[in-house]
Amino acid sequence: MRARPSLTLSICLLAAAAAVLGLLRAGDPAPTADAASDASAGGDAIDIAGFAFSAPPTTAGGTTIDVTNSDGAAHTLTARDGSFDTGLLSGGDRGTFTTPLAPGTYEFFCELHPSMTGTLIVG
Ligand SMILES: [Cu+2]
Repeated sequence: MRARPSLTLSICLLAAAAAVLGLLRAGDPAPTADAASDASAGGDAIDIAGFAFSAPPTTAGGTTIDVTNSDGAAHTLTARDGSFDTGLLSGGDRGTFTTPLAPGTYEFFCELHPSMTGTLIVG
């Protein structure tokens, strides 16, 4: 039975490899990655308060922007060229829109209160 010692050795090597993989997995820096994505999500946001838009972040095209309407009144965040629109956000509601893919400067306003305006820059 010459095969038996080498089979035993193979099993030992497999066990060692599994142990090493287990250690690597324990050291996975997942919490750090989560914190980073939370931070970037918080940056891609526009708040509406006091019948005014907060300054929008400069973003890449195709970015999802979270919009929070902190007013009691309903608002929209609507691009003048129609390229994005949250639709109607009731008081206290939240919505999203996706930034246009083409770089540029995009004016937006509230359809219910046209004096509410802002400028989105897609870089
Ligand atoms: Cu409005």
